[in-house]
Amino acid sequence: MERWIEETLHLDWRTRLKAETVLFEQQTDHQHLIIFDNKKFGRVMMLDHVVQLTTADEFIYHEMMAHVPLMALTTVAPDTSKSVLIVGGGDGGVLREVLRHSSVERAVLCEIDRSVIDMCQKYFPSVSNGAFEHERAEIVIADGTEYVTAQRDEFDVIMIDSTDPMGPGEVLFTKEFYGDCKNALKQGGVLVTQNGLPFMQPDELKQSVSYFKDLGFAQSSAFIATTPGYFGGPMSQGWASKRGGLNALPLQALKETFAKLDLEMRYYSPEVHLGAFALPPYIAEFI
Ligand code: AG3
Repeated sequence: MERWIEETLHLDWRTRLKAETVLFEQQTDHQHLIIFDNKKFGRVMMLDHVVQLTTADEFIYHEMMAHVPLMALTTVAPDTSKSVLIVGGGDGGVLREVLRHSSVERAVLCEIDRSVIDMCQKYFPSVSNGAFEHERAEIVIADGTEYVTAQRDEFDVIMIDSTDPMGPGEVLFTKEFYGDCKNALKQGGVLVTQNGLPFMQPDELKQSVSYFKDLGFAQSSAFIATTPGYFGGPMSQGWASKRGGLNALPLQALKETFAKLDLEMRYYSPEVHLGAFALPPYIAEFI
């Protein structure tokens, strides 16, 4: 049965998606989860009435979250093995992209809501594409803040693939949590965060980056990509690295790394990588 499903994220603007069929809807222990099919976006997942994933455009966000930090680290230290932590990301899309780097010897995914993983494996098998069963992947069902607090000098990259700062995602935007991430990162490590739509949610990016600065990361910045299913302009991902200069590597060096990896991508390229850090003044102002 056809149904119009509204995203209720913003105060003064709402978007509706036509559901050809609703495949699953449930209040889980942590949040409201709905999965449906839409002719333009493909299969869609919403958590607490906010679009998290569409099969038509998921490659953009997932490729950028995984490859921007991993390509940067591989370029400055080729052939060094890496360990990665993904907090959230229960659909497995970031994990899938991370595992394409053979230099990643350990990829931990820490998701609070087991039903997100279960439902995504059932309804979005192409998104994780076997990543949850991969021998280099480790799945932890736990509160990300508790998991991160217990880690020291453990990870080269931490990727926060969270919902917006409300409900279970709220604690993942605090200074305390970012500080724990910094401690959990190895020397020279990078933290990448889901930081919302700068046009619609300016305070989100502003606040996270100001926390990165307070915490003394060598570099605190953000990069952007337009993801059509996250309505309202480009989406930002926060960038905090313990080593400076990582977001401005020479194009030629990134191209050489990319050629060696020999990976086919649909959004990421070395040129897009560098360009994504070129923020228009209305966004640059926030950082
Ligand atoms: N994680 C980011 C969803 C953010 C949606 N927020 C928004 N449109 N402001 C989604 C999970 C993808 N793996």
